[in-house]
This record gives sequence, C-alpha cells and structure tokens, in this order.
Amino acid sequence: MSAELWKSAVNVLDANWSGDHMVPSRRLYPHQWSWDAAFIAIGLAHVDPARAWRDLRSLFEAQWPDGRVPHIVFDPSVPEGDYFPGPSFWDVPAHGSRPARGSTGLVQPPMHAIAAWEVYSRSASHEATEELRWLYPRLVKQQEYLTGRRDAGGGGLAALVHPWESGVDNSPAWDAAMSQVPADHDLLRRYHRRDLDVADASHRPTDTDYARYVHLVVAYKESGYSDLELAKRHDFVVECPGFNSILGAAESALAKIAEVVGADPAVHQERARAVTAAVVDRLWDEGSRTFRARDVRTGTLSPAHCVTGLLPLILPGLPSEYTKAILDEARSERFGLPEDTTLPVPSYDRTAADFDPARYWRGPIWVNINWLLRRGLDQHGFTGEAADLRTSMLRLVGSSGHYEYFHPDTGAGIGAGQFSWTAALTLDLLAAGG
Ligand code: 9WN
Repeated sequence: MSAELWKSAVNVLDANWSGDHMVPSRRLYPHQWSWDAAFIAIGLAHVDPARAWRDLRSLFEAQWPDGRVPHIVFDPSVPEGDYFPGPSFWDVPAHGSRPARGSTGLVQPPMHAIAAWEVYSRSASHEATEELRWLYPRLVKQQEYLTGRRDAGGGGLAALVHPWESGVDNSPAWDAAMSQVPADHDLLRRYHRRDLDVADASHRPTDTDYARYVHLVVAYKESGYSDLELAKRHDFVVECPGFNSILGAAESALAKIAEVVGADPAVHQERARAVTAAVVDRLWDEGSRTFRARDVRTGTLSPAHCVTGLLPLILPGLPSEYTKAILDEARSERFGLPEDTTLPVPSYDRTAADFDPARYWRGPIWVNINWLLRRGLDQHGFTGEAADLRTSMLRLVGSSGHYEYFHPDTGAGIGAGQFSWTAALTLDLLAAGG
C-alpha cells in the first residue's frame, strides 16, 4: 500500500512538472503558485531535490524589488484564457529583468524558508548550501516586506489585502470583513470564470465572492499595488492567524539557514519571538480561548472558528498555555482531532450552521493544513496526536487519491485530482515513518 501510494505521488509530480516549475494542477491552476511551491519542494526533497531548488528559484526570480514574492508567477506559454484572472487582468509593470505581466501583485503565506530548510536538511550538499546562499537574502527581503510595508495594523503582523493572500480564500474567517467589500457583479460579468469550466460550482467560491475578489484586485491595481495607508483606503485589511504563524515560523527557519550561510541567527530568533508575541497580543481571544482573524479596519476579531486558528501551534516558541488551548480546540467536536482510523480535521467548525462540506475552505479537509497541524503537534510534544493525524492523512489519500480537498464526512476527493501539494506532502508523510 505505501509503495503504491509513493509511486502514485511521484507520478503526479512528474506529470505536473513544467520544465522549471511545478503547476498545482494542469487543468485548474496552470501557472506557478507561491505557497504551493513551498509544500511541493518539501515533497520533492525526497525524490528530486534539484527540482525542489529549481521550483523555489523560479518563484524567487519573480520577486519584486520591494521584496514581495508574488502569489502567482505566470507561465507566458499558457494562453490568457486558461486561468482567470490572468496576466493582463493584473497588468503588473515590468521591474528589473522581469517582463511586464509576469506575475500577480499579491502575496501568499511565506512558507518558503521552512521549505528551504526542509529540503536542505534532507539532502545537505555543496549544491544545497549554494542554493541556500542564493535564497537567504531573498527570504529575508520577503519577511521584511511583510513585517514592514504590510504592517498596516501597526502591531508587528502582516496584514492581507485580499482573501487570496491567506491561501484559504473563501474561509468564513473573512465573511464579516468581506461583507463590507462592494460586490461588483457588473464588472465580473465582463469576464469568464474559467474555474467553473473545470470544477463544480458548488465546490468553489460563489459569484458574489468572485465579484468582491475582482473589486479588490482592481482597487489595489489602481493604487499601483501600493501599501501606503492601507487601513485608511483599502476595503479589506485583515490579519490571519495562519499566515502570521507561518511568518513567525519562517523566522525560526531563517535562524537555522543563517547559521549555514554564515549570517547572524540572533536577529531571526528575535524576530520569531516578536511575531509570536504579536500573534498572541493581536489574535488571541481570551473569551473563547482561541486564535481568531482580526479585521484591521474595525479592530474586531472574527467570530468564526476556522482551522487557521489552530496554526499558531507551528510557532516553536508559543507558550504552553496557548498550545494546550489549541489542543483543546482541535479535540473539540468543532474539529475532532482524529484517532488514526478517522478523518483529518476540516477547514471549518463542524458544528457551525454554515459549515459546508463541499465548498472549498468552508468545510472540506485540506492536506497542507493538516500537515502543518501535525508539524505543530509534534514540535510541542503532542506526539501521539501527531502520529494519529499522520496515519489518518495517509489513509485518506491512499483511499481517495491525490485530490485538492476532501469531503469531511465521506472522505471523497473534491476539486482538482492529481493535485501537486497533496502528492508532495504525502511523500513527506510516508518518509516520516510511523
Ligand atoms: C487563487 C493553487 C491555489 C492555492 C490556494 C487555493 C486556490 C486560487 C484559486 O488555489 O486559490 O489563488 O484560483 O482559487 O485557495 O490556497 O494556493 O493551488
């Protein structure tokens, strides 16, 4: 079973390799995505480290001069109509040696330092050290952009200007903030939602979601993708516990990378400490004893219990008062942390009236989030829970296939099949042993 699963995962990654980068899915996502590349590198480290480094390099070659690493790097050989919104919709200007329309202007969770460290640890070599040397200053610049220009709330966290930046696009965490964003249906009607040609509409964000997504892109683009005074002028400015926990964990990974490349680890340890303190300070809700998303414009925390509220567990320095509270929330009927024979945790509170088992980030199970949760459990000494979660993920993918997401009651695969990060992280879980 595990040899078969290994082989099927390798086949997915072979089929989705595009010469110098990996696509998340041939049909649904035909370009390169930022946080996907990091999860994919973690899996490729076990079978083809050269491709892992190449994929990360391709992504960082598209880094903007201000440090932002774009959420999509467009493949110029893919027709404009194969993904919406495509390169001309974003209309990103040329910078440095990068051609115009080469990427989007948004970011995604900065998983890359964590991934680079994972790839290096699995295959330390002269070449791997050279790759780390090339990446290190770029990773630092990425972090500085996020904690600098993107600190719209002024509390030491990165604020997001679009739900796509969170990676958990239509999560209920954004419902309250998104309800204030104009839903520009007229504008949306001028375009064609390509995702609905290749996926079931009931499994995807709604047209109202997309009308708001388009409005936010247009507004940000019209500002020249500027981050000045975001909280005053942009319609959506939020702090996500998932994104910011990855931001903090990335500083801890950078401390390890710094030691290899001869830089100062202490500055990264200090930044990791500062981000961890800011996550607690700004996103902890003492009433419910959970981490929540913050709307920077209103200063309020989202009432929704979303799986991203469990992700501060990946912060190595999170005090045990909070790690225990996260374990309680994960074990509660809202998420049902699995025994080894049951299903991994869903993306949203199972007991919520608007829990939707099929619709994307509003209920279904995602492997990347469960992989992060397992890492956090393991790191904080909840090793039995981590082992059960690993087994349940492998059972799920082994029986349903390398899907993008999974039905939280039946385990059926939903969204794109042959999905790269599911395959990549399956390799990592198999390699981790029981
Ligand atoms: C928009 C590629 C990406 C993931 C995101 C996931 C989905 C895109 C979309 O696919 O988002 O960025 O078109 O729906 O939500 O996490 O990185 O796999």
